[in-house]
Amino acid sequence: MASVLIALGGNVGDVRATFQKAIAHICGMAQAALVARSSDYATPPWGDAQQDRFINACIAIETSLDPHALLFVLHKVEAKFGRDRAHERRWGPRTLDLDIIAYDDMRLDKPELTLPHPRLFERAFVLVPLAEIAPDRPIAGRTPRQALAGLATDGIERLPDLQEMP
Ligand code: A4P
Ligand code: MG
Repeated sequence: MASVLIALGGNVGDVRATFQKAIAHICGMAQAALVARSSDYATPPWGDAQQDRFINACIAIETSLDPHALLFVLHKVEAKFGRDRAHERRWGPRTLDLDIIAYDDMRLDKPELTLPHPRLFERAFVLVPLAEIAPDRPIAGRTPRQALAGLATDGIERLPDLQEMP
């Protein structure tokens, strides 16, 4: 079984509800066990500031799928929840974005799949939820906790668990 970290993001529709359903679909379709799930975080839009804030979260799963098969599953789940790559702009609004952050210690450098995720260490919106569930896991020689120490986290807000809400 491989130990995999996946980042979830979105800013269109009821993103928190989408995350709940998407996680169940990922586990079902990837024959995966959910090992950890971060809180949801509201995060300022990165890359293209002219859009609504995002919700971001991270999960850790164990799966026997290889990385390409897992990416195929993630693209299917994105599409199921309304992701339409043909009509979106890079870094623009989307219902659901699923990125593989790390797959065991595997390194891959292909356009269709780069591991660990190439922009991981620039992105507080990934590192904050990641540091909640895997603060000390080494990824390309650094841990989320170490990487986060050098990044601004202004405007990132942990959201209460859905069952905590009145
Ligand atoms: N790909 C390569 N490596 C990977 C990997 N490790 N995991 C390929 C997933 N996919 C990988 O992805 C483009 C291609 O990357 C895929 O076909 C896949 O084969 P995409 O999701 O279609 O492209 P994208 O999401 O527009 O680009 P990118 O660079 O992944 O950007 P983001 O960050 O995913 O952009 N601000 C906040 N606060 N929170 C966000 O979640 N997200 C974005 C979206 C912009 N700003 C944001 C957020
Ligand atoms: Mg992406």
